[in-house]
Amino acid sequence: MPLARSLSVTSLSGLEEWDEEFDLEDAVLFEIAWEVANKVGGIYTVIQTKARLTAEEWGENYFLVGPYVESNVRTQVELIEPTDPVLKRTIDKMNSSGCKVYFGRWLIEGSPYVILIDVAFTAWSLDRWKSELWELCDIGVPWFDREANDAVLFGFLTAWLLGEYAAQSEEPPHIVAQFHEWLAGLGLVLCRHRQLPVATIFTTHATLLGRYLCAGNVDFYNNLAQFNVDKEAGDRQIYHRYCLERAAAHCAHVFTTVSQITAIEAEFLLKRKPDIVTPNGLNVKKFSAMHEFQNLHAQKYMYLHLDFNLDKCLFLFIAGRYEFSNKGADIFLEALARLNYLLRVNQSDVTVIAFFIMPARTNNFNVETLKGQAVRKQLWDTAQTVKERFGKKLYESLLVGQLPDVSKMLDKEDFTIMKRAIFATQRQCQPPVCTHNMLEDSSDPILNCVRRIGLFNSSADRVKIIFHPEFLSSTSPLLPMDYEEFVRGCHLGVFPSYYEPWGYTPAECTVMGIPSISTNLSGFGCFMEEHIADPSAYGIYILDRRFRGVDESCNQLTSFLFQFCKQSRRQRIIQRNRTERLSDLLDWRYLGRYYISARHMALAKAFPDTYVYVPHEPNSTSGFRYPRPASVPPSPALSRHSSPHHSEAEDNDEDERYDEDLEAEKDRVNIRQPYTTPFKNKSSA
Ligand code: G6P
Ligand code: 1S3
Repeated sequence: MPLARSLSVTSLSGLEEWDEEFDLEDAVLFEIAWEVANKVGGIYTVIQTKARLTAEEWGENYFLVGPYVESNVRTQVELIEPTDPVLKRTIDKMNSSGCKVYFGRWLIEGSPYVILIDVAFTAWSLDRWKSELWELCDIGVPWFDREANDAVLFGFLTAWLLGEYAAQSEEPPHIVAQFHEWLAGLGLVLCRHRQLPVATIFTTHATLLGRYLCAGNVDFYNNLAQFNVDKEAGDRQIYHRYCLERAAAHCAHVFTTVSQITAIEAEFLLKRKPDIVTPNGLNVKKFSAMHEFQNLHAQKYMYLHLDFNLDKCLFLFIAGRYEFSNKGADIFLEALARLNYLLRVNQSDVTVIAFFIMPARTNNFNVETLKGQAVRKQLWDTAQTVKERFGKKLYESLLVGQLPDVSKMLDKEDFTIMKRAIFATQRQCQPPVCTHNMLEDSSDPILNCVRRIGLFNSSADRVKIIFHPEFLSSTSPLLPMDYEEFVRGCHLGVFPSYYEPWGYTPAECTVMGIPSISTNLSGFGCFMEEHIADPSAYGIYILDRRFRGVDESCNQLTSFLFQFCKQSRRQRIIQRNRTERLSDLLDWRYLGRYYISARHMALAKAFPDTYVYVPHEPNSTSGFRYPRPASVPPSPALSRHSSPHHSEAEDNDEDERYDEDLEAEKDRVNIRQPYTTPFKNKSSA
């Protein structure tokens, strides 16, 4: 089976002892992606979180290139004049030739420079460029594919930018350009065709065909070698996109992808084996998971339907691009139905609230959900009225020199006001599953599945479902919190993806100290499995979707969830503390080295007279592995419940931190080895 093969390019031990400093002073780095200052999905997270580290390394010689989107620029970018005279001349020249190119600082950590190109402004060139593309490589882009048209414009404009930059430079420059995903890939193809002095890297974050095939009814991983790629792309009407992607992968000096599983997929579907795997990192800060947030979640959604014990309530969530089966929303729902059954037959007092945060087409919040807002306002106003009446009585008592008789501070009228408020806000129906009015309600896959499994938030159900078909935002009237705040308030992230080249969502959970479920078909899950001796002891549950059928995987997921529900609060706290300890493994400070390696490899291939790439020899250790926490008993069955001595009475406040794992701390290995580059300047080699 193809997946058993290993590319061995991410072996953590393989890159540890780089000892040669290389001076990159005369090189310039351009990183080009459609998601620069433009949030669409995970690529935005890659670029945004990595910016600080890359800016630290390249300083004034680092430029991100993306599309100009006015609403994004208004909120995220400070437009300025370019400081680099070569770049200034480049942009001026383009702008005087019918383009609109902006320069600024992206207001994120690291404040990197951004060059934003208004592709629509140059749409008048589209037909000409499309015929040039046809002449050049027989790729015909149909007029109706708006995204591909944008890719053509963006590709020609970025190649123009890089060519102009080279032309405006006094000395022949050493340019490295990293292009992310097929939407940016054409720029790379043109750079090579025009023989520009550019060392090129193409990074794919998913293959087009992989995504499409998985979303259909195909046994993808067992048939990787058998697909007739041209036919499959043609059948799905993405042949032109596929050609752009494949051309970029083949033209690049260095081809990279985000995980080993996608590297294998790329080898079969794009017909080139990636040179380096660059796992996705995060900009790790230390957080603490807080109990108050968790209670807020329930109060906000389930107003006056708190017919369950908030203290025994667990918040689960899934989030990401709305690809129902690729992201595993299908088996999550099925497992929730089975969990509901198990909790009911076992007469559990635990209530599970599962959030689905996946953007879909809507026309705003639904009335029932908005009522919740009004209800809370009404209750707040009532409380204020009673408080004022109470204060007045208190004051009057003090005025005559008497301490108040507390039992008389609230009179009959106060009680009437309060009872009326409670009665008026009681709702007759069950809390709605979906917070918004869906445009395609009757064909929506999540809603249809909920209808089939019958989880309608009735009070008898131990599992409740909230579908929020919009990304979270602190300006939302319904749940005014950003994604990070929301995650910190949940107990478990559930990401049972079938197609997931990396999967940032469980990684984000990890650095925030929130346990998660991922799969052995996701880049993240495989990476953690490779580098942690007992992942579940650290709150990293990895579902087997590779060697089991759907029903079996679903049973395994149900069992993870049920075991999780059986944990005591203290056990959850200990587990969370362990989860957080894995953060270093996912930090760009550590994972950024693979990007550095890719850039050096590209420079050495493009400018062999100046640079030499010295691949690092793997050392004797077979790869880095986090040991099992010392406090976990040796039996895997016991390790699930990770607290060795526990009684319910010890269940303290969720915020409390325990030092039970001090022993495990001793085992902790510092993976941030001092690290420099393996790259040698030819003159110094
Ligand atoms: C959304 C979230 C990001 C997250 C991304 C995950 O955009 O707001 O915080 O990084 O999804 O994408 P991925 O496809 O990598 O799971
Ligand atoms: C892709 O975004 P997606 O949700 O389409 O790129 C992400 C960043 O590399 C990756 O984490 C994710 O698995 C891919 O699927």
